[in-house]
Amino acid sequence: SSSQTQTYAQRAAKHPNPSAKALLDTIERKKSNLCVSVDVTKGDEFLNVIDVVGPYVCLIKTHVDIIEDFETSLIEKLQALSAKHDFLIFEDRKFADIGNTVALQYSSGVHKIATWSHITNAHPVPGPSIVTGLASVGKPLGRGLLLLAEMSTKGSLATGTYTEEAVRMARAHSDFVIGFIAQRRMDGVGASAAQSVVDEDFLILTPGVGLDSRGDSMGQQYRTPKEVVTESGCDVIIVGRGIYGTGNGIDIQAVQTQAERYRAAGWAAYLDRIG
Ligand code: S5P
Repeated sequence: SSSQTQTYAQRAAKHPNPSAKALLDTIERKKSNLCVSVDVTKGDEFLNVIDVVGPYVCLIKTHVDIIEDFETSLIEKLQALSAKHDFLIFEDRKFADIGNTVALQYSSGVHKIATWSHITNAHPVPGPSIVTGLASVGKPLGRGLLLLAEMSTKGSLATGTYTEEAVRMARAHSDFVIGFIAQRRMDGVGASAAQSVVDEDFLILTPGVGLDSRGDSMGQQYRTPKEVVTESGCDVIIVGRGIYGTGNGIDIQAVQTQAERYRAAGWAAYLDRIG
């Protein structure tokens, strides 16, 4: 059977990449395919949101470069919350440069992403050298990479043959590429008839998820957990403003309520899919 109809536990049991396996195990253990994207700019708020959504998520997605008062201790606190609540960390860095440069951006600078982020992502636009560059840093650490095969935004250029080439690139580097940021399952996409792809298991992590809104004023488009997980076969829903809100200031009680609501919706959509 394809990864579409297998349980997260079945997939965890045979996944060769340590980060993918850990994510699948966490999803099963916590009955949560919810990743919360914590796109806030103050360190305190960042940690408060994570502490409150922590029990409901398998993964926390970060953009550490938007935090105004970033210091190394923030990462130590993030790691403590990861241990307390049992979730993995995904820095949404969207690397897009030549291999040598991305290796430096991943390992060095202020953020030293590779030292703490289990999963990160990259645009396939430079070609396979971006994967080998990042793998030179991340693979020895047991990290995993997602390629952006599609995007959630209106007018995205990541369609058609671009998406197919992204999947081929992943297939050629499946020791480090664990899946995609995409809007649908990629099983067999871009494969020739002769090629056997039955054993591949790429995780599909999907942003652009909302229960109460269909988009924002800057091109974002939202679909529901049912559309994403049941109908399109995706594995993890990524939710930002649907959980922490769009207004000024954060209502921490509302954040908890929404996290619980999205966890339940994502899990119900998965149970519907596997039947
Ligand atoms: O195609 C994409 C890829 C990503 S990683 N569309 C996205 O929206 N994202 C990210 O998901 C984006 O950078 C943001 O951090 C999050 C969506 O946030 P929301 O508030 O719209 O749910």
